[in-house]
Amino acid sequence: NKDGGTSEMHWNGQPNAIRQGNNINGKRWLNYNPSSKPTPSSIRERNITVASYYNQTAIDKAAAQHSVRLAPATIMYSGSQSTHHNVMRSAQYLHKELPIRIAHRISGIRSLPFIVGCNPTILSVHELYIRAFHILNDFPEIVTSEDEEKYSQVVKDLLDDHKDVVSLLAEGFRESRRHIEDEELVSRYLDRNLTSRLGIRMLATHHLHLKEKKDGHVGIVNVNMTLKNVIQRWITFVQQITEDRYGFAPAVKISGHISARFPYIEMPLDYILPELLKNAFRATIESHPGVKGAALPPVNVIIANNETDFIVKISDRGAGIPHDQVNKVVQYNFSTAEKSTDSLIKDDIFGNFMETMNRTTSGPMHGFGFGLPTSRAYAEYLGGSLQIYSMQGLGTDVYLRLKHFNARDTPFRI
Ligand code: ADP
Ligand code: K
Ligand code: MG
Repeated sequence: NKDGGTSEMHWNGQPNAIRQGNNINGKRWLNYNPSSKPTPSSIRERNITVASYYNQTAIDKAAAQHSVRLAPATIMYSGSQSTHHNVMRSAQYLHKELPIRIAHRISGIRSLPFIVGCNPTILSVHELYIRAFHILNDFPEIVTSEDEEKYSQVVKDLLDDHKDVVSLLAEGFRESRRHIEDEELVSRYLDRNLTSRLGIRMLATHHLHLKEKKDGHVGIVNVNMTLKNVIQRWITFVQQITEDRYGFAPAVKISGHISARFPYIEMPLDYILPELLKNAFRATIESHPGVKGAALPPVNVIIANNETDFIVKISDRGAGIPHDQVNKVVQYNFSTAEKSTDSLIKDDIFGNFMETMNRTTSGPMHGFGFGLPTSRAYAEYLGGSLQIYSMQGLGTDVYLRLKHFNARDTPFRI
């Protein structure tokens, strides 16, 4: 079994608990509580992680390296036949790349103001990143298919352990940001962290999907994505959660280039579309008290497609965003949720529902005020934009604009 060198021994000897990722998932470990019975492996893992706060040469070294960002077209064509060779190459790329990108995330957290870095929720994110760094950095070189299989399992487990990081950051900043004067600092950090996280997750998921050979897909790229179908899927979803919440939902009309098809990655749309639709639905319902279902003004979704980019416009008649709030709605953590009718029913069964659902995507109608700023950051990361036009008193138009993979000017990189 390969060179059997020190790293391999380290791998076999030490993070046993980590390899069997299900024994210790990030959560249980984070909620580690001295009065509950810790297992020997949980103590070992905790010690390794805490020690690494102080002993971080590996992280510093990795953080000093540049990441290698890929053009989506490169990702797509290099993986167009999911041969053994491609899967191996993709794993080897990740093996080199992921520790560097995670080290960048760690230095990002470390450069936050002390008061934020000390927040327990932010600390738990910091720990998750350190843990991920060591797991990935200690993984021996990938030579055989067996190595690749093991590596993919590790990546899969980590994706799962980190799935709530956006909620954790939202919560951590909500608690600690009132101590920070500099609004710019917060948005710069979160824009950077959240888009980099999206990139890491896209690359990791791409590798896992490459192996699955899903019809019409090359890894995460849907070779013939019908934009309207993706939008329709999220409309149906948001209508469902709105009905669960309010008992009814506004209708949605889709028009424009409804048959537009092109290669694209659904992952960022799967975040952005439900966030924008939830906002439009909530505004529509809350600005029409006593009006239900079909009597509500419908939300209009208009699609435009051209050689350079595609545009999704979401128009609602939800009374618009008041003048004194238009500039604030794209700030992280800014939300009018507190005033919402939702809070009136916080303590009944819905309260429970609020807590158990993921608060920043897909779950309830609103959360920590991360929907718009995160969507805008993702759109810009992908070479696009998110523009919000409020027609005070009437409604809101949101334009989501995203570049095609092969667009000539500013092709983006992941
Ligand atoms: P959240 O939905 O968690 O409050 P967002 O970032 O999605 O966070 O939105 C921030 C705020 O912007 C909302 O609380 C709401 O006041 C306002 N807003 C967003 N979209 C709309 C819209 N379509 N119409 C009216 N107000 C909106
Ligand atoms: K916001
Ligand atoms: Mg929202």
